[in-house]
Parts: sequence; C-alpha cells; structure tokens
Amino acid sequence: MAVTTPSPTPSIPHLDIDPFSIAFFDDPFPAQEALREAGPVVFLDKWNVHAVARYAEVHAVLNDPLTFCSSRGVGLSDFAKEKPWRPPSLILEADPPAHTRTRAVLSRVLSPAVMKDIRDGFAAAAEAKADELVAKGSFDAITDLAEDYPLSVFPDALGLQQEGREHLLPYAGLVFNAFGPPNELRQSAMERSAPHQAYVQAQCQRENLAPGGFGACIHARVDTGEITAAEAPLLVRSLLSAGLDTTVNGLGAAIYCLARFPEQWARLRSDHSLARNAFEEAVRYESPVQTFFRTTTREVELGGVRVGEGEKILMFLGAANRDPRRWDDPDAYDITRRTSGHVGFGSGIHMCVGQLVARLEGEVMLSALARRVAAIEIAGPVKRRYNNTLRGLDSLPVTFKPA
Ligand code: OVV
Repeated sequence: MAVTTPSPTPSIPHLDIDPFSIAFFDDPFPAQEALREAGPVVFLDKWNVHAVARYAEVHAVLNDPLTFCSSRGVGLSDFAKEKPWRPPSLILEADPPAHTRTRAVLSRVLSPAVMKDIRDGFAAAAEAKADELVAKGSFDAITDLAEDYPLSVFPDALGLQQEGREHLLPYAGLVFNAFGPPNELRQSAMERSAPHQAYVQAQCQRENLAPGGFGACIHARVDTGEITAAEAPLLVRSLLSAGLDTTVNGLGAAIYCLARFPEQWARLRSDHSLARNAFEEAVRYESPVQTFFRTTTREVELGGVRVGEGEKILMFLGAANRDPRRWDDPDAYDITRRTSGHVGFGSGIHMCVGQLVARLEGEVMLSALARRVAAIEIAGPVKRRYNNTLRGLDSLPVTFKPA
C-alpha cells in the first residue's frame, strides 16, 4: 500500500492591493488587515510578488537569511535579472559570509562604547533644540524638530563637511523610493538623483571625513585589514543612506503619537524614564520603515504553502507590528507596552545596525521635551510625505504649552 501522502498545498490568495499607491499610504491599516487575514502568504498581482503581513511569517523570513536572501536586492528589483541602480550596499544587499565581515565593522563603529562617547553631545543638542522650540511655541514638528534635531547631530557625528548637507535627505528619499516598484515616486526620484548621488559619492571618500567621526572610524578599519580601501567608501555610504531619514521619520512618528494621545504624553511627563520606550513604541506603532523584500534561493515551504526558487517576497513590517496574533491591542499607542520583538528595526542578522544611534536620538529628544512641555497640541493641517518605503509626515503644525 502506498504510504506517501503529499500534503495538499493550499492555494495562495491573489489580491489586487497596491501597497505602493497613494491611497494605500494615506490609510494603510484596512489593507494591511486584509493582507494579514487573506492568509499567511499572499500574491500581489499588481507587482507579481509573494507577500507576508503576519508577524510569524515576517519574523520567519527575516530569520532565515540563506533561504530568503538579500544579495538579489531588498527592493522589488531582482539583481539577478536587472542591473542595480547603484553599486549594491555591502551590508544591506549582502548575504553571509560576505555580510558577516562588513556587519562586524559597522557594528563596532556604532557600538555601545561609541554611544557612551557621543551621548552627552547628543543630549546637549536635544536640550538646546527643546529650549528653542518651547520659546517658539508654535512650529512645524517635522521640519523644525524631526528633521532639524538629527541634522544637528548625525552629520557631525559622521564627520561630514558643512557644505552640501542639503543633499542628505533627498538622497535618502531616493534610496528608500528605489526599493519600490517603477512607479511615479521611484521614477521621479531617479530623474532628480544625479546631484545627490554625486554629493554622496564625494563625501564617502576618506579625505572628506573629519577625524574621530563614524566615517573616519570606518576608513580606519582598512589599516587593520578588515576591509579594503575600495569597500570603506561604500560602507560610509550605508550610513549616509540609512542613518538620517530613518531617525527623522522615527522622531516624527513619536511626536505625532504623543500629540494624538495626550494621556500617553501625561504618563511620559510623570515618568521621564519612559522616554526610550515611548520612542520604541512609536517605531512599532508607525513603523517608519514599512517594507523590505527578500528573494528565495530555493523552493521553500512558508506558512504551509510552497514558494518556488527566485521569487521576491514582500515583507510588511508595519502590518506585522500590528498583528493581533502577536500584540495585545495592537492599534493602541502605549508607552509602557513590552515592545521587544517588534520588527520596526527588522530582526536577525540584518537587524538595524544603527539602532543604538536611533534610540539615543529618540530618548534624549523625548526626555528633553518631557522636562519642558506640559502639552502638545496639533495646530494645523497634517500633511503626509509619500515614499515607497518610509512612512511619515511632510508637515505637523504643533503648539507646545510650556510646563
Ligand atoms: C537599511 C538600509 C537602508 C537603505 C540603505 C542601506 C541600508 C545601505 O546599506 O545602503
């Protein structure tokens, strides 16, 4: 008697949701729920990709980097089929064993010991920014706070020259749009990209990076033989790509949450030690980095369904961070929540190498505000900023009531 019982492969639901459309960006939550509820793996006909939106499958994909690789790109474009728009990142778009060495270098450049050295300077800049904004009273929390604070500390910590810093946010916007499909957002960013790319290329060179900064520290690893002279500028490029716009949108998310949920602001006011978790919860709640892709290196079973080799898988980090299978009351912003396990910084070997810098900026800025501001009121129309990967606002008019 035959005993082979091939398990029936449930068919994969096809959805016609476009997660890179303006309608989706304006209100992603109903569509993210539909993506989660349709099944553990879905297929998006608009872009011909598999997708996962439940926490379990997003976490599983992130934690099997040899099956779900990054070296074919972590955007829609498959580097095995299409030429990348820029030389691939040596850390983001790499797999072990190549990834292991470059990751170790950036991990040490952004280590807990380095955070100890920069903390006082980052905190002092946050205090100065908070004083300035309380004096102003009413201002735009995106430009005047979420952008200006990171711009006042991160480029200096990197060791960048003063000149040309206006290219940094446009370059990052381009990088994060480029992970998406060839839609209007990606195409128009590419058309305007040449001056931003030229700026970044030049600032990555050793002679343009001030001694003692993150950039010089990366180049110093050439002298120890850990990386080559050709690799160092590309690793600096990773910090220029991923180190600024992410924290801008993280801080913007935190202020937007604390402005909308005044009872959470009151809790932070009564216990300033909650500042770090208030920032972390904002990263979970808004998920400034919404999506990344992987590519399958073999046929694999995922969530009980078979996915072939060479398939792009879209991971919905923001949907996973609000999956009711994983989180109690996922749509509540709760600064005392146990946030650990959220995938806003990713998970596994590629988990954000700059997370300590992000948390430092978030903690010291929210703590400085908690000590000075009694209430945050939204004082005008909230405008969304559209990007294929980053979720955040273009404008958030607020009034700070002084304590
Ligand atoms: C996480 C991230 C985003 C964008 C760019 C890079 C990394 C990079 O390594 O260039």
